[in-house]
Formats: sequence, C-alpha cells, structure tokens
Amino acid sequence: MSINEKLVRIFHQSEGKYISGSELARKLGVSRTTVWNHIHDLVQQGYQFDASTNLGYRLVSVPDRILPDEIAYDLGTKWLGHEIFSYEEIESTNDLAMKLAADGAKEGTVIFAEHQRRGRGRLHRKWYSPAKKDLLFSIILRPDLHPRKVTQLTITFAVATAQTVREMYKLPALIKWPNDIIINEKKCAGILIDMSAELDTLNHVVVGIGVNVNSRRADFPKSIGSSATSLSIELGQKCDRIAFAKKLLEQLENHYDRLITEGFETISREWVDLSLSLGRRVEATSENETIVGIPVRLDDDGALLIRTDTGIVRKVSGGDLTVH
Ligand code: BT5
Repeated sequence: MSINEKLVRIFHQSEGKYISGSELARKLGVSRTTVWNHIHDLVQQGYQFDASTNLGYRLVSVPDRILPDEIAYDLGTKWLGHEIFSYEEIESTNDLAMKLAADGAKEGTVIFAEHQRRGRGRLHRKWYSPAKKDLLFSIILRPDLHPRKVTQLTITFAVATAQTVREMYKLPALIKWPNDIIINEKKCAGILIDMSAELDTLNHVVVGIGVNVNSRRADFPKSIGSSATSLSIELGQKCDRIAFAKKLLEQLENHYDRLITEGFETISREWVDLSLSLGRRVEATSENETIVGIPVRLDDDGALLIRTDTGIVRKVSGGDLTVH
C-alpha cells in the first residue's frame, strides 16, 4: 500500500478527528516532512484538510472522483474489486478489460473511467456519458458457464443494479430485458457483456456497466434526451458516486456468487418482480425478425419467452424490446 493510501486510511479511521503530524509520521514510519509532502499531494488530488498548528490535520472532504483507494476503503466484498484501476480518460473500459483479461488479469478486477472516448453499447451502438459525473466500469470474470448461458449474467447484474438503486435511493428501478435499467420509463443504466469463448467453454467475460449518476438533462445528446435519465435527475439532488459504487460492487458480487452456487432460478425469480415488460405488450426486434406479443417468463438461459397473438410461445435470445 502506498503512503497516500495509508494516509487516506488513517484519516478515514479517525472519523473527522485531528491527528498530529508527529502521530502520522510515527504511524507511517516516515518523517514529518514526508507526511506534509503526501498531504500536499492529496490536496492536489482534491482532498480537503483542516490544518491546525496545535492539533494537526483533519480530513474535511474527499474529492468527487473515482479514486481506487476511496472505493477500496471499507469495501464489503470478498473478491470483487480487490484490484481496481481508474482512468481519467480511456477508449472503453470494456476494451481495456478484455485486453487485461486476455493477459491473465485476476477475476474480480474492476476498471473504472471518468470518461470514455468510445463508450460502447451493444451492436456497435454508443454509450454517452459526460466526464466525471457517472459510473463507467467493467468487471473481469471467469465463470464456469456455458457460453449459451451468458445472458444469465446480464440478467444477474441487471437485477443487482436495479436492487441497489431501489435500496439506496428508493427509486422505482425496473429492468427492460435484457440489459436496461429503467426509472419512470427512462433508461438510467445499461449493461454490456463481452466474452472470449471456445465452442463450449468461456475463457473470460467482461461485464461493462454504465450508470447515469449525476448526469443532467443538458448532458445528454439530443438523440437520447427524451429516453434517458439519471439518478440525480430522478432524485433532484446530487449522488455520492463512491458510496453508490461500493454498494453496487457489493451487490454485484452477492448476486454473481448466488448465480454460480445456486443456479439461475432464484435470480430469475427476483427478476420477475423487477421486470418492466412481463405482462405488457412488446415488440422484440432482432437482426432477422420482429416478434410481437406478451412476455411470460425467462427460460433457463435467460432468454425471454413471448406469447404471440396466435398463442405460440417464442424464445427471444437477443435484440431489443419496445414496450407498449
Ligand atoms: C447498453 O447497450 O445499454 C450497454 C451500455 C454499457 C455501457 C458501459 S459503460 C462501461 C462499459 N464500457 C463500455 O464501452 N460500455 C460499457 P444498448 O442496450 O445497446 O443501448 C445503447 C443505446 O442506449 C444507445 O443506442 C442509445 O440509444 C442509448 N444510450 C446511450 N447512452 C445512454 C445513456 N447514457 N443513458 C441512457 N441511454 C443511453
């Protein structure tokens, strides 16, 4: 752990109390000048301290930035996010995560970015996000899952994300199959899964999640202005991105672990309560056809089963839903 990381930890543990320069120096095993230099460094990063000649230093506020140390502090996960990278600007966190995964990065590694130059949705679509306002991250996983069942992962992470939004902010988050998180009929988060697979086995999977946290209406491009929202727009106040990121990582781990150990059934049941489309009339559009009907349930692969007007139940494995 670097001296900066240790310092941040000591200040967090002191819960807003002053700590003298000499105590910090003793705890860190360095000189008081070194302590001062590192505090100066943290100030450059946006941390704010009160400095008192008699009492020492007190942490007043942490910057609104996705700093790995801040996310890692007190993070209640067993394996997810024990390795965290964060970039000011990057092409796409999913692209980098795929490269790192191919190079052998540990399962549970998380890559965050404050801005993506080429944020991606599914099918070469774009993911828009203004710099430094939202959450954009990717997780490296190596599940023992048949490639055919990878939609189970999308559903699992969508359930975890919707539940986190509900628990933390009491907002009525729902899931539009397969990967959209919707609040009051507008999209506030999306999930993108990339994978490397052989015929029957997955090598690795990258789960990319974009959540509009503090985006404002004016931040959205015109093309999505009427269909997108953010947590802060819905709440009418700014959200603490670090607190949300921590809770989300904890929930994602919890749901993923349940999927792997207990199978898809319980997740699938939780999805029912969060589904925007069950029982409503939908159009499911994929590359080659459009199926119109009423979704009845998920099958064991995470695909959506839709009852058409003729009474036949059709399986939809990908594409987009329009909900009427
Ligand atoms: C998604 O695709 O919803 C997946 C989004 C995944 C984004 C994350 S961010 C971190 C990681 N790195 C990446 O490069 N990507 C992942 P899809 O279902 O195809 O939806 C894409 C569509 O959503 C676009 O065509 C727009 O219509 C709309 N859209 C784009 N940005 C949006 C935003 N910020 N909020 C709401 N809707 C948006």
